[in-house]
Amino acid sequence: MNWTTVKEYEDITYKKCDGVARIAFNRPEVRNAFRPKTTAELLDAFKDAYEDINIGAVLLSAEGPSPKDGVWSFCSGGDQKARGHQGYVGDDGYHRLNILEVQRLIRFMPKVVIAVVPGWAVGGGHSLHVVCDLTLASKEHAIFKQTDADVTSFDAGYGSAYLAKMVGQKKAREIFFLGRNYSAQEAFEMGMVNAVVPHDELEATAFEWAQEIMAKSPTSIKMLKFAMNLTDDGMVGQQVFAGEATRLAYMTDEAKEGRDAFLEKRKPNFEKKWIP
Ligand code: S0N
Repeated sequence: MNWTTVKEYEDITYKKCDGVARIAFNRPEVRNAFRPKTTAELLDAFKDAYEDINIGAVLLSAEGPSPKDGVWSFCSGGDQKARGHQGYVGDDGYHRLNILEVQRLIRFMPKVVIAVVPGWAVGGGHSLHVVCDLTLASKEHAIFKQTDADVTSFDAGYGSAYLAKMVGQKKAREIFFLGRNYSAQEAFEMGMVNAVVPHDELEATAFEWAQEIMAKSPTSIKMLKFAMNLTDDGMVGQQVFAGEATRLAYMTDEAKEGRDAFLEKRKPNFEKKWIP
């Protein structure tokens, strides 16, 4: 893989290679916790990957291990040192985190997002892997854990409710109510990890999965992603799916005739083909 750096950031790295974007947390010394600066950078990178017509899949990964103790992490959620009385405080003194906006970009992006988990996936970091389309986990180092109820900073959205749809109600409640550690294999058996991969092969495997997806029809992939989202996303899910249906309708002769008739100030002739 010949990754090219797209843009330099402080808290993340952002690279591209052969139609795949790789966005990675880069604060390994704090287990890749995210602060407002991190979420702003994630939004910037994800928006670029969203818009780039040459990108078909995104890897959400992490740099590491920690230079302090050699421990690997994916992400340990919101940075507790950035927490003020009202929430997570940015450099400008305002409390904001915008991690939910990052979640929505991942969820509604018309491309597959793969969580590549080399170590700890904890708190809001756990929720991020839940919201990604696929998760690959390091056999040796990945550990999944929910601490939201320990630190009173909890995800009552996709991180918990969608997790329950993924692993079942009883298991999701156990994960959140007890906050235990789960290995990659246990997470796989629960249905929240797609594959357990030897650590040294993790990034290459994620890239291979992305390449397999890249060989598929882009329209099929995005319609299938949005179809699978739809029932859990209510009217917003319908809106996202319906937008793509409208895009496909624009490509028909009917759409051309409707537009042309209006512009030519005549009645449209749809040739009345009511094909069932
Ligand atoms: C990850 C854990 C389990 C790793 O344990 P380990 O290996 O024993 O390492 P430690 O010695 O604990 O940590 C090493 C160094 O890293 C620092 N650090 C780790 N995690 C964080 C963190 N989250 N914030 C700040 N620093 C962190 C340690 O302090 C230590 O530093 P030094 O070496 O200087 O002592 C373990 O570290 C752990 O449990 N971490 C905390 C996990 C946690 O509770 N995260 C927050 C959970 N909540 C969220 O993420 C909420 C997300 C959210 O923001 C949100 C969600 C939904 C809706 C809205 C919001 C919103 O608020 O906007």
